Amino acid sequence: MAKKQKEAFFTPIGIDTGQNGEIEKSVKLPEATKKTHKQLGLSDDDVVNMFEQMYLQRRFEERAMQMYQKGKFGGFLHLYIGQEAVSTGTVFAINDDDDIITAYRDHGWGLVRGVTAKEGMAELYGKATGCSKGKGGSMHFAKVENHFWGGYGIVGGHIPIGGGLAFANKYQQNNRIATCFLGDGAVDQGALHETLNMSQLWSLPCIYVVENNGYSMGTSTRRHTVGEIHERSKGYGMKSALFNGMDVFTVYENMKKIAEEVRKDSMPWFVEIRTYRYRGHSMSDPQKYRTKEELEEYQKTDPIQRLKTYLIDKKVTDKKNLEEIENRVEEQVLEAIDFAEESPFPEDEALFEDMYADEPFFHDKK
Ligand SMILES: Cc1ncc(C[n+]2csc(CCOP(=O)(O)OP(=O)(O)O)c2C)c(N)n1
Ligand SMILES: [Mg+2]
Repeated sequence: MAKKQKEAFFTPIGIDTGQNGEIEKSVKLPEATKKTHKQLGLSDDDVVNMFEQMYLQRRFEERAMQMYQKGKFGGFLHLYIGQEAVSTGTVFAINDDDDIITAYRDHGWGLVRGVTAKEGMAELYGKATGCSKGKGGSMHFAKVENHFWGGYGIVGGHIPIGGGLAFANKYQQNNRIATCFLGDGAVDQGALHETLNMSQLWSLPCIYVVENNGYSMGTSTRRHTVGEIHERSKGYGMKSALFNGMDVFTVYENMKKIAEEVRKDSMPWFVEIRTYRYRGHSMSDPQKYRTKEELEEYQKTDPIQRLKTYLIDKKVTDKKNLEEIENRVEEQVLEAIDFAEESPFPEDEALFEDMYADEPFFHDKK
């Protein structure tokens, strides 16, 4: 490859300057909603709760990162930091018994769907008290009784399972929908396209959501896939949407509308939510593919800081109350670390358990 061509191919996006010398963004964020929480039908308590949920996800992972660096546990650790508005806005928008399935960047999803900080931290430590009995680790958080089906490591591998959840809901006529989250790195996987085809053909009540966080490992979205992601479903005649994922109200507003429509019409949707991950792909990522400036640019749109400023400006609550919440969350996470450290590892026999379902698992065991 000619030297110039090679450089253009591998230069970090943040250093890549457009025609006007501006930094080209790896993901362009659409405008956030201008509606207030009241206009969106959210109470003061709801939005304070949203703050607490997002803050818990953030502090849990920041502490998990420290513990990993101290060598307290090993394996993979992919952090969701920066993307918390997507999980939180969605969980507030859909019903508690609607299904959620996601890829391996799953801690935030587990926490906001009822995995406790203790169960989550113990899972990272590989302890028997973890949400997957210590046998899954970071990539396999789950809480089936809360309709959170987990955490999957094979890129795109879980998408047909998401379609299957929607199929089961339709078959059982239970009025539930499924939501299936995937990364931008999964949009060219055949499994996605096979599932979109069957979903449209069979009118499955599922929302397929791409969390476009700018990168698939070290490759910018602009460099690994062609065109606009949200337009991919056009070939299947499937409805689609694109919106900002750094603002929890925007996620809430859009996901609520889409979920209502999916439930009413029993038809799938394909959604692209643009967001940004602050940390590396996993703990072993030197992040040479992006600049400090690019990262700082997106950190200015931080979803937690944004909501905090809103809560104070609109006098929904005051700084003191938010500080109390922060302290409470911090305590919860520290207790979770103690719990994880003191918990036992699974017994050897556990290796042979949970291999097969004992009985067909229907959503509610009637
Ligand atoms: C089928 C398959 N191919 C490759 C990998 C290795 N791999 C792990 S994560 C990843 C990047 C996926 O990026 P994206 O879908 O954007 O998710 P993100 O990490 O940004 O959340 C790759 C290629 C894998 N796990 N599975
Ligand atoms: Mg990605």
